[in-house]
Amino acid sequence: SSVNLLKGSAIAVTLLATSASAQDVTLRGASMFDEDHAFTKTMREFERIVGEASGNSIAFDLRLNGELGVESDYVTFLNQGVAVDYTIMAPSNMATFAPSIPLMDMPFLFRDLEHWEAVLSSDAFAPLEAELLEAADIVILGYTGGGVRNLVSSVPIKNLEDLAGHRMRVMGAPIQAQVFQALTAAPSAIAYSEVYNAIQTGVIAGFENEAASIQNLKFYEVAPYVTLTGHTITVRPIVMSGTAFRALTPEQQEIVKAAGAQAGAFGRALESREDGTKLQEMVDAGQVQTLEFEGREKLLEMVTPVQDAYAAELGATELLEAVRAQ
Ligand code: MAV
Repeated sequence: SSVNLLKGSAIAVTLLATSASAQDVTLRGASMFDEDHAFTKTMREFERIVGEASGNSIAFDLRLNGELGVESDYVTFLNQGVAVDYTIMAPSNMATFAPSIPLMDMPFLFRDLEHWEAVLSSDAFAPLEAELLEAADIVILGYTGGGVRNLVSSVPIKNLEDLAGHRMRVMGAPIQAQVFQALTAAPSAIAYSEVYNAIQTGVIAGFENEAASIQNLKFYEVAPYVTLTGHTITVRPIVMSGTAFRALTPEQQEIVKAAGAQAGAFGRALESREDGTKLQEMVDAGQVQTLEFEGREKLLEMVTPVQDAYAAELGATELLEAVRAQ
């Protein structure tokens, strides 16, 4: 029996050595949504491209429906190199780790979809990427997004008068609160996982979000009024923890970077195309009622000084000017 034991361990050692030399790795991903959401579809596309290009030496274990929490949890995991290796993330949810990163998706940054696409396919955000890597050990592989964020409320918000003192949730980046304060609302940073309940119990009267997510998480059940402020076109980096990235071979690193860029382009086309359709689906189903915002053109004017001050504080005035000039 001692001979058998020896044989057994020799086999185990051989197997270990084989799999290590093949550089097989499984990356764990996280999505707050189900398979229908553009973020999940974009990560599936990323997985498909990487799988193909790597001869399946990289495998994936994507956890859906917020099983691993929400983005504000994921960012901590990515930073620590535990639990989540890759995901799609709002820059504003990474503010505590890198104060400059929320500049990427601050409200009223982009004039329209063309402007947004031009910026995202340029390298305008490269200095912010470098800072995220340095400060948070998080690697940006590509950019998806393309949803338009509107006010989503339990009461109709039609104009600046209605917005004054409006208790609304914002993402946990100071610039998000500052922007909505400048519009005279009463914003507070609440975890995404608490928003539904906070509206239902009247702690807040609404928040702001894009069609894909309102529909996927059924926020319309508690907040059926969508005011078409269109204040943000989303920028959503496809991110990987530095720990997971460094564990890949140089060749695998090239593969995930190229796949991130490609899957990002796929995701941007998908979500921007679906945005209007999804809003209309909710209108047709009687789930939401859309409202115009009277005096929308005044909002940009009220917010510009806040954007300028934020950029100045970060030493990012030139970067902001370059984005505006695209
Ligand atoms: C939407 O679900 C997405 O834009 C997601 O990236 C954000 O984290 C979330 O909204 C939010 O408002 O926190």
